[in-house]
Amino acid sequence: MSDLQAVIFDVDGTLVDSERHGHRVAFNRAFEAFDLPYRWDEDLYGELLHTTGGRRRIENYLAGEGVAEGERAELAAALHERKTAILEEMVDDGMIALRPGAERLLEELAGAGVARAVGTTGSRRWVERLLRHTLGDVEWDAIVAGDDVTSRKPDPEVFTTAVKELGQDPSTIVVIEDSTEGLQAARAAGLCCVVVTNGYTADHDLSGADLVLDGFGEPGAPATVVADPHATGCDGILTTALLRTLLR
Ligand code: XBP
Ligand code: MG
Repeated sequence: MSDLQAVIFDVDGTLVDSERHGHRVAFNRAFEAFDLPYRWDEDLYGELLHTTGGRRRIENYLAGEGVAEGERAELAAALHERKTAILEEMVDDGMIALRPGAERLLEELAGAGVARAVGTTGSRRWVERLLRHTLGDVEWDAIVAGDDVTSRKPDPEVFTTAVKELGQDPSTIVVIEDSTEGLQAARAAGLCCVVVTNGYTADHDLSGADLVLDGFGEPGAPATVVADPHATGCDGILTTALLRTLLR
C-alpha cells in the first residue's frame, strides 16, 4: 500500500472560490472597458465555465455572438489581456480569498512531509500573484498553469506535467479539484481525485471521484461527505489518516 507523497491542488473553485465574484466580474469589466455590450450574469457564467481557459471562453462566446472568425481570435486575446490585468488588481485588493480550511490542510500536509503542487488552467500571471498574496509562505513543489500546456482540462496535460515535475510515483499522488472538467483531467492522468464542490459545481457529474466533499472543513466544522465511492481503488492513500481526517 503506497503512502501519500504529494497533493496537486486545482486553484479556481478549489483553493479559492474565485469564479462567481472574481473572474466573472473581471470579464464583465473588460467587456465594459472595450465598450462591448456583453455581460455574463451568474447563471450564464456557470454554463460558460465548462470551457476551461478564459481566452477560449471568450472566443467561444464571441462565436456565439456572431463575431467573424478572423476578428474573434484577436479580440479575445485583447479582452483576455485586459481581464487578466483587472484580476491582478482584484487579487492585490484581497478580493479573491482562500476557501475555509485550505490553509490548514496545506500546513498539515507540509508537517507530514507531503509535497504540495498546483495544477490549474488559469493564467500564470494572476495565479502566482494570488498564491503569493494568499499563501506567501508556502513553498510549492510544482506550479503548472494554463500557459504551460497546449491542452487545457479535461485534457490531462496539466496534471501529467505536474507529476513529471514532482517526480513522484503517480500512485502516491492525490489531486484535489472542484469541477467535472478537473476531475476528468485527473482521472485521465491516472491520478486519485478528491472533489470539493462549490456553488457552481455541486451539480456537476462527479462520477469517478474517490471522495466528494462540500469543502475542506475546519476543526469543529468538518466537511460533509457528499459521496465516498472509492471509485478508483485509491484506498491505499485515501484512507491514510492524514488525508481522511483532514478532509472530513
Ligand atoms: C479555471 C479556469 C480558468 C479561470 C479563468 O481554472 O478554467 O480559465 O476560469 O482564468 P482551474 P483565466 O479550475 O483549472 O484553476 O482567465 O486565466 O483562464
Ligand atoms: Mg477549478
